[in-house]
Amino acid sequence: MDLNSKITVTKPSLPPLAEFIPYLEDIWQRKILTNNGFYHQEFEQELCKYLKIKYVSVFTNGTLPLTTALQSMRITGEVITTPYSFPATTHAIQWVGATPVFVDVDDYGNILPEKIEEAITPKTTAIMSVHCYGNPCKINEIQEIAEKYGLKVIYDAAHCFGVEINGKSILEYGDMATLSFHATKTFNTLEGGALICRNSAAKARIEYLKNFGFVGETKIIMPGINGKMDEIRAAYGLLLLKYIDDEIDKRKKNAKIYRNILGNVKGVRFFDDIENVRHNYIYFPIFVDEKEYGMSRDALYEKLKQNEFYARRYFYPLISEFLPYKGLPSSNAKNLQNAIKISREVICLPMYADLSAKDVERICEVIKK
Ligand code: T4K
Repeated sequence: MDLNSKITVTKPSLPPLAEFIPYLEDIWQRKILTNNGFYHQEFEQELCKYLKIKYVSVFTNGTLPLTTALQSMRITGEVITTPYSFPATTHAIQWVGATPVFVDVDDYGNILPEKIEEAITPKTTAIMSVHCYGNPCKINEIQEIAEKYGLKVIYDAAHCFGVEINGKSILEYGDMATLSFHATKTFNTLEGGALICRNSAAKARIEYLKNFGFVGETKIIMPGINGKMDEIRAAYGLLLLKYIDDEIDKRKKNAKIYRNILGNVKGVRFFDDIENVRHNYIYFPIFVDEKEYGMSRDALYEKLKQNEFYARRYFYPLISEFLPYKGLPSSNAKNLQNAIKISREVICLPMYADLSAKDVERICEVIKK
């Protein structure tokens, strides 16, 4: 069976090919392929409108905005972060030469503010938190701690395209926030990402940094990197923006079916929508309580596979359990009890716009049996 006909954890939605051709023809005419071209600028402007944000800088993936955010604020020393995420979150901290300090998470998989406070030392400079699965962190508590101790806050909002709290973009919280437009996200540019900041000075600094640190032709202000998004992907993103609301609606319908059916299954927990939050339904994680459900998470994961449903265990193992981080004092299991628990319970079920209601029901049947 080829991957395309398989029911996998996610599948990207692409814009209609015929609608994309005129964009390509235009790029072929212009011959500006990258370096802040026409589509790059248009895409940033349209993103600001759709996402209700003021300053955005698009990147070639969702990992470089994380390192660039840290680099642009000259973060050093220790950065308090979550072990319950994709490794990119922690790798970014290591890449700027800072030390990640892991703290435990709540049942949403989001960092616990009280644990942040306990982990602060004289070397702490920042908090790198993740709005896991697009569910908002405790932003007010985190902000209070940051202000009390003079720390920067960076939100890895890779999962948060279009997520809002009380009509305000979740990306507007913290000193900076990042997005991923990877193929597996609710909104994609094949690979891609963005860094959201708060003022024009920060935006200018980010633009320098993502272009090797260049200011003009002959001056470099900081060690930069090449993080620029090319014109083809910017044009693709611009076009796909027209379809994002439809994408989110379709995912929401599937989430409703999952919730209706799985609500009656003992030992299976999932998230409901949070009041006042606009969700994007990027993932549909369930948490399996082995004792109550009568089967382990891994056994259910395998059973789904046998039925040709290819779910994923995001996020297992914890980042703190991977080789580069195992030896850190903060990776000690006794600090990370809830993170360990949920990483042993989680399965992200298939979730994407083209997943049919029938398929969602068939997946639920396997789980119910
Ligand atoms: N921060 C957080 C919190 C993140 O979750 C991520 C990435 C990042 C930062 C970094 O952002 P990027 O630098 O990636 O933009 C995937 C993604 O590669 C990664 O973007 C994502 N998080 C992570 C949670 O998942 P894999 O290795 O599990 O994906 P893969 O290739 O196994 O794909 C999963 C399924 O999706 C496949 O079975 C089939 C389907 N698929 C995948 C691709 C790539 C498609 O249908 N089409 C495709 O093109 O990491």
